[in-house]
Amino acid sequence: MSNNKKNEQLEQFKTDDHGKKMTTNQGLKISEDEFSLKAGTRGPTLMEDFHFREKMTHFDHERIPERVVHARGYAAHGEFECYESMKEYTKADFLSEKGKKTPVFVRFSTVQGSKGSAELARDVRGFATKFYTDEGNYDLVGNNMPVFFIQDAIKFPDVVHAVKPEPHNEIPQAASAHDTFWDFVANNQESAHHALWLLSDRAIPRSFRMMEGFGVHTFRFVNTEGKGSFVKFHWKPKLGVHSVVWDEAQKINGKNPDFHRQDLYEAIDSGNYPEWELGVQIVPEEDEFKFDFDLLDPTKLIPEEDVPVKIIGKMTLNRNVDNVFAETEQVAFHPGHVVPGIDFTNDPLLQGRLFSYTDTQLIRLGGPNFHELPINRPVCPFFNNQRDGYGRQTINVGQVNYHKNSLANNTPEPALPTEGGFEHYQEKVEGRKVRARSDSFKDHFSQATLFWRSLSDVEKQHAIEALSFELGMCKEKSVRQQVVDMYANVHLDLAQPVARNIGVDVPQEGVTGDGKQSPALSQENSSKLPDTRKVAVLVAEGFDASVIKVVDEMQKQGLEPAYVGEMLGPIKAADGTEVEVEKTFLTGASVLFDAVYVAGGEQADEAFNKKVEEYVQEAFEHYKLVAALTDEAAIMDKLDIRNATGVLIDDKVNKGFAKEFAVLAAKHRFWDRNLQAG
Ligand code: HDE
Repeated sequence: MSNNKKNEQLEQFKTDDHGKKMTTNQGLKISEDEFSLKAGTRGPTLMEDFHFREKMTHFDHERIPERVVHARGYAAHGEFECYESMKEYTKADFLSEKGKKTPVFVRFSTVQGSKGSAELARDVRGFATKFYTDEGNYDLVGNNMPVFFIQDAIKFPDVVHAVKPEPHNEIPQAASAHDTFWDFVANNQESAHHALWLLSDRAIPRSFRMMEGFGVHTFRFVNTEGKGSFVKFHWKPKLGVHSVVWDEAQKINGKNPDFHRQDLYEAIDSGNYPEWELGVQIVPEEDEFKFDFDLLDPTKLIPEEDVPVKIIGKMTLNRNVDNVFAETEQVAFHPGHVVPGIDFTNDPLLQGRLFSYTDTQLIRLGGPNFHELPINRPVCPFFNNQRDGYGRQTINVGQVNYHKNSLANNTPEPALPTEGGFEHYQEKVEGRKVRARSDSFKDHFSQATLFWRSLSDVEKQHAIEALSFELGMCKEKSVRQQVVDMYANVHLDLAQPVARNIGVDVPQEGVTGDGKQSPALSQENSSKLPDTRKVAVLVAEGFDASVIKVVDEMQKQGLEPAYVGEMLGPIKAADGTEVEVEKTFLTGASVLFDAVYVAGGEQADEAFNKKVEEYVQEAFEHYKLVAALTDEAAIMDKLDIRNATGVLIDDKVNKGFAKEFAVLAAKHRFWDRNLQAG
């Protein structure tokens, strides 16, 4: 475990019951824990049974309300390392010096589903980071998509009501494919851009470790001279940005609803620490109005080609939590947790968020003292005159609990900016009190079109299929029609095929042709590595011993091969060497792997071959790398896929086979199979 101030602080709160005698919460040792206290062995339970009462009462109160959004989440500890001093732009201490390390806690989440919902829902993913800096906690509470559904916080309850399960029947769980959500989008067209991101592959990530993160809003950096610059935050995953395909996502949800958390947990547990680089797009204040959109509008992104992302640090997640409730569930993020040098802008979505997060923690965590929970405590001490409330843990000593005072020499006293005191950025504002939207927020389609045009052909096809699915699940034809009519304003290449698929009038007027693209918006252009990609090695008794060497070599290449067979336990190669089957065809479905290697075996029977055939077929249809030993290659002919891309035969002579396999596995998917098949 890496040592940092936060880990050290958390240590003080840990307790290990292992090997101890059982006690009540009062410390009284208990002599019996299986039978309640009764008047006679067959008589009624006695009120006097304090042990029973305490145990049952605690159990009765174990649950807390789940988050109203982002209920299903998973988190890990780690650290952030600053690559270079950002003093020119911000006085934030954790960004002030090359090599400076800051403990972090990161929680990933889906938005729509309840706490127990499946993880491969088509949904936005939360990407919330708490930096435990020496100047207090800084929370970057972002998502895996760079824009948001709405422009003003006052509409948040509406969009969330619309996307959540419908109130009359509480259907569907963890899905946006229903009437109320798309009715909302069609009637609140500022959502068009973000909804297109939701239709893109970004909404079904392969792994939390393969997602980008975005602060979404334009924030403000402020340096020691008080000079401000606008800033957008980006997290760039070292492993690149990758997704599963929709059919796979649906199957994974059944086979392993914990797919994402397990992936993160196991990666960290095995020492494959996920990493992201922190990037910033900095815009000088003078350039505020140089864009064809408003920097304060959270439905807009700044194309990376227009303002490059400057990489300023790296985050590594290197420790799983010890207790999910104590840490992951009780962590309380808040975009208003800032440090000197980082400030807000007047983005009306951000402004509203600054109210909502504390408010929600008050009900979720039961009172105003949630900052005292171990996971939420800053690593620097905190002093003020806030007192009491449910669950107060701090014992504030002394007579004085007010400011200003003379009895405590007027302490605790506010710090000057030169002493680290937070000073709000002195932005000049003036205006009339109005409930209105700025005209500069009124273009809802140009950036959606930019995003559409930036996608690869395959990504576009996926979005068409996604919208056909989503609207296909809507019962009201009028809703379906309104949405395709709206998307005609984004591109007819999207709206028209969807309209045909879902039985509504095909829009004839709309946006067509090519135009500006932003290559950074397409996942196809992100990095591709073999690291931690999972390979199913399908084996039967008496498999060729050369397979073991291939598997070893795959591991060296960073892949994670696992033997999959009919039965768990040891299995022998033809030369008698034993290996362990980790998954069966029942527990290790193809959708849980990135690539397949068919090793077969002398004792493979018809039942085994049939399962292998289905397995390879499914993996192939999900565009994955499939490979086989020469002796097993007949399966490729049977499925008529031998000459397709991403199909490999191991002839046992090619010593570099595992390397070749790794290079191809890194490609993630072989999308051109579609074209070949066509
Ligand atoms: Fe949140 N959001 N949000 N949100 N949000 C919450 O806070 C809210 C928004 C985000 O892992 C809630 O503690 C409003 C944008 C994440 O614990 C709540 C508005 C972005 C998480 C809340 C937004 C986010 C939340 C629910 C519109 C990306 C999970 C529980 C004005 C930049 C954090 C909680 C975690 C959670 C309110 C919009 C990200 C209700 C009112 C935009 C990652 O306070």
